[in-house]
Amino acid sequence: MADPVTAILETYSALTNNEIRRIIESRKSTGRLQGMMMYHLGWVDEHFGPCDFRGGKQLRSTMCLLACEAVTGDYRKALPAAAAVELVHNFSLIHDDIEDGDEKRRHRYTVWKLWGVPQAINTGDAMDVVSYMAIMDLDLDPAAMVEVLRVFNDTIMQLCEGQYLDMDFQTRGSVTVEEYLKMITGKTAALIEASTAIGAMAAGADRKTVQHFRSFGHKIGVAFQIQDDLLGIWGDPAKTGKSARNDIRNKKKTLPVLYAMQYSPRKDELKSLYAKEELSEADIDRVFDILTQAKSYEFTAQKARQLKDEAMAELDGLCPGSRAIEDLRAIGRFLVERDY
Ligand code: GRG
Repeated sequence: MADPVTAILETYSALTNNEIRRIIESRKSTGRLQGMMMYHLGWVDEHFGPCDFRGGKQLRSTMCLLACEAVTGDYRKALPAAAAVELVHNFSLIHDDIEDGDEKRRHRYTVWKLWGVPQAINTGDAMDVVSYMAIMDLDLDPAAMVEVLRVFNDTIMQLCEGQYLDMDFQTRGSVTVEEYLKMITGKTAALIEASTAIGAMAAGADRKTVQHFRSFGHKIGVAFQIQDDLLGIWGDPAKTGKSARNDIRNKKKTLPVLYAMQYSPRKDELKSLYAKEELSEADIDRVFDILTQAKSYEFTAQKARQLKDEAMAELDGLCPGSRAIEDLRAIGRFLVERDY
C-alpha cells in the first residue's frame, strides 16, 4: 500500500476501532457471540485470546471520518457513523463467506468455518444490530437522524440487491455491461457512497455539499470494483496474492469478460467457452486471446480512470484548504491505481 495512505488508514482505523469496541462492549451478556464478532474484526484469536492481527483496511470508516473532518475540521461527530459503516461492511462479509463457502478471509479461517453456519449467521446478524446501535449514538436532531437512517437502510438494501444480482449473474448465459454496473453499484459502491455522505451529514453539511461527497464515494466505489476486476485477470500474482488466471478459470463474469461478450466479434465463441463445465488451460488461453482482441483491458482501465477523474472533480472547490480533502483524494487514487 502507498505509504501516505497506510498512515491515513492506520490513524483513522484506531479511532473507529475504539468506537466499535465501546459499542460492542456496552452489552455485557453476549459472551461468545461478542467473541466471534471480535474474531472477525481481527481483535482476538479463535480461542478469544487477544491478538494484534490487522483486520480490514477500514476504507469506509476512514472516508466517513475524513468527510466529516473536511466539513467541520473535526472527525469526532462522525465516529458513530464510521463504526456503523465498518460494521455493516463486516457483517456483509461474514454472510458473504457463508454464501460463497469461503474458508479463509484476510488470511484467517472464516467465522462459519470455525463455529458453523448457524452461529456465523447469528454473528453477522448481531453485527448488523450493533451497526444500528452505533447510528443511534449520532448527535443529530430528530429530522437529521431520520434522514441518516433513510440513507443507511437504503444502502443495506442496495447491498442485498447487489449480492442477489451477482449470484443471479453467475447462472445466467448473458449479462450486459449496464446490468453489471448496476450490480457493482449495489454490492460495492453503495456503502462507500453512504460512508462519505453520512460523514458529511454528521457534520451538518448542506445538501449540495453532501451530494458532492456522495457522488465522490459512488464514483470511487464503482472504479474500485472495476480495478479489482482488472487485477483479477491481468494482475501480477506476486502482488495481488491471487492465482493468475483464476477469475477466468472460475468463469467469473467480470467487466472485461462481459464487455467482450457484448462487443467482441468472437462473442459466441466466448459464451460457449463460459458455458463449459470446466475450462482447460488451452480454453483459458483462448479466453485471453478473445479479451485481447476485443481490447477489454483498454476498455476496463479507461472506465476506471474516467470514474476516478469524475470523482476527483466532485471534490474541486469543496472545503478549501482542508487536509482531509487531500487525504480523501489520496485514498481515492490509491483504490483505483493500486496494482494489488
Ligand atoms: C444485508 C448487509 C447485508 C448483506 C447481505 C452478503 C451480502 C448481502 C452482501 C455482500 C456484498 C459484498 C461481499 C461486497 C464486497 C465488497 C468488497 C469490495 C469487499 C472488499 O472490501 P475491502 O477491500 O475489504 O475494503 P477489507 O478486507 O479491507 O475490509
